[in-house]
Amino acid sequence: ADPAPGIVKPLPADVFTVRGTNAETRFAALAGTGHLTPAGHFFVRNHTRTPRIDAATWQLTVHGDGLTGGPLRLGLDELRALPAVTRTAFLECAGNGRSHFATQQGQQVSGTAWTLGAIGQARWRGARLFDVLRRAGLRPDAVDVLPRGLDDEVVTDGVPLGRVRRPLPVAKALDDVILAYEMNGEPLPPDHGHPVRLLVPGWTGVSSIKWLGDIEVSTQPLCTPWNTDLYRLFGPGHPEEGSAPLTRQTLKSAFELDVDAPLPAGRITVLTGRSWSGAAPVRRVEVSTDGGHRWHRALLRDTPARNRWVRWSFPHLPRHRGPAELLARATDTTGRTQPPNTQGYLFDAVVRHRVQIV
Ligand code: MTE
Ligand code: MO
Repeated sequence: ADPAPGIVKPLPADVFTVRGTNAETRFAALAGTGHLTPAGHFFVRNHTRTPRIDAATWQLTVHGDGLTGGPLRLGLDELRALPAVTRTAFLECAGNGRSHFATQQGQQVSGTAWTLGAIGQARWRGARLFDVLRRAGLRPDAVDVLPRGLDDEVVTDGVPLGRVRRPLPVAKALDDVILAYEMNGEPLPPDHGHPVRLLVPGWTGVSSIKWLGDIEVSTQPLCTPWNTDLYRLFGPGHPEEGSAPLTRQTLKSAFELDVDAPLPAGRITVLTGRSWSGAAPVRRVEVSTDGGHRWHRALLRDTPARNRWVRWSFPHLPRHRGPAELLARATDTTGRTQPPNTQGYLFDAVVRHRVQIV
């Protein structure tokens, strides 16, 4: 096991690559596993460190001028007494795939150098944010809902940023967001937000605030570092103040294979992988084994669905020894296909996955 500061669960080296206070899942470790990522395999992205919170005394406070009355306080039992919903959805970091800006496009970008493993999919169970906001007395003119975590305050380059928090537009908050207390049928583990986290399907992982402590509801737009300086696109092609705050995740594909994995020459290897998008269900996945000249349809192993990944497979017979490149690209039901990309978030270009034919 390879320890990461501030992560509680074991991080076996065949499952995780540790990146600072974070741990990414190795796609090769998902080969042959189901469409749900077990909690023990699920990536962890911590701005500071996993806090230990006592579920028995935990309380959520909902407050702000966007409510008709005073603050609402709910313990875990009261939250569990609300109608429960279950959603299967992936959760993915906005920076997932970031290292490939350098490996694929020669672009240096800052931030955690994830390969493609800052994603996992789980069955989340909890209460609807809609029900909690209604119970708290949501005003019709409320515009922003600001969930905040109970983990340590973040300090970046000596600048205090406060607790991790990022406003959600009220329309998304009322749509499909849940306050999750279970992951794959078990209570949330400490690293994933115990006792309660937000789960914002299809949106950048940072929207899904872990260790939820309070929610401010406002009739004015709210600003935090996480929707002003961070999680926006800056640079050529964007306005000076940056793009709008990032919302949905983009299209990606990954082979369930380590980089430089050996594949035998003259024998068929069934290549497997996964493709996903926060915009629409994946419609088609194609694989190229000749560097992107010819593309072939992969066989989809899951029924495509919103905010879920599809597993796929493709039989490949490598003939010549030496380095080779495998490419996979997905198309979603809007017709969008994985394009080139030029900024440090939402990587979605086709990755040239090198293997060694031996
Ligand atoms: N919530 C809190 N309170 N603190 C955090 O550091 N990290 C965010 C989000 N919620 C974070 C948080 C980011 S950037 C991501 S990608 C996801 O949690 C990661 O969720 P996971 O660690 O359960 O995989
Ligand atoms: Mo993230």
